[in-house]
Amino acid sequence: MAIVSKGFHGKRRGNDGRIPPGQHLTTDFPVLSAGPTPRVSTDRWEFTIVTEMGEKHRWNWQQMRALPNDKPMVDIHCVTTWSKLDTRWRGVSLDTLLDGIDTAATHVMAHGYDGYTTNLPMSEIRGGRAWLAFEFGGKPLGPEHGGPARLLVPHLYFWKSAKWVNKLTLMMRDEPGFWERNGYHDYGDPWQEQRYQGD
Ligand SMILES: Nc1nc2c(c(=O)[nH]1)N[C@H]1C(S)=C(S)[C@@H](COP(=O)(O)O)O[C@H]1N2
Ligand SMILES: [Mo]
Repeated sequence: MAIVSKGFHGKRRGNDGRIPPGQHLTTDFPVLSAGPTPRVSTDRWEFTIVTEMGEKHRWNWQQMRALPNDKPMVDIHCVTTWSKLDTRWRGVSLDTLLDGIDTAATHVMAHGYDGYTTNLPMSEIRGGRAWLAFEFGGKPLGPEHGGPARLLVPHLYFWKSAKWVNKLTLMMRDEPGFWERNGYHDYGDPWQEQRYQGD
């Protein structure tokens, strides 16, 4: 049996290896929005997935909340260099929302109630790695952080996690969203430091 240094392993269980290059830890939760915070009541809230054939799949708040949900605990990384570890959310997996939807789409555009857009490959929102999140830290998600519900795609830079999300457009090719048209990287992997186009 190998004898390993306790110190080394203790460190590995901590923050080491969990902060991507060029990022630093934060314990607060900064608010980053391109414009004013839209106020969307759950009575009015709806979420639509539009397929490449123009088929619409729509959920109101009650219908969405009746779906099975998960409580992911994940690390998040903002391109402005803050990272936050072990954030606790509750949300419906995108796998659940896409279940039964007939599509051959390769990419998706997420749209927010504020007009924000961001693009993602379909593969990144499948496989239990993306959620429609409606709780943070055990409480309803506050409007400044994208409530009533936002996208949560923690393995990519946080600009991909569209706040106040109300529509996903499934596409047969890639198209840039708001920040991607303004110089941000198309894919945005924090571990590869894909911050800007050309990174
Ligand atoms: N609808 C919408 N979603 C958005 C944004 C936005 O301006 N509008 N900003 C993005 C950016 S750049 C980041 S870093 C995160 C910030 O989320 P937070 O304000 O909850 O920290 O939301 C992302 N999602
Ligand atoms: Mo960001």
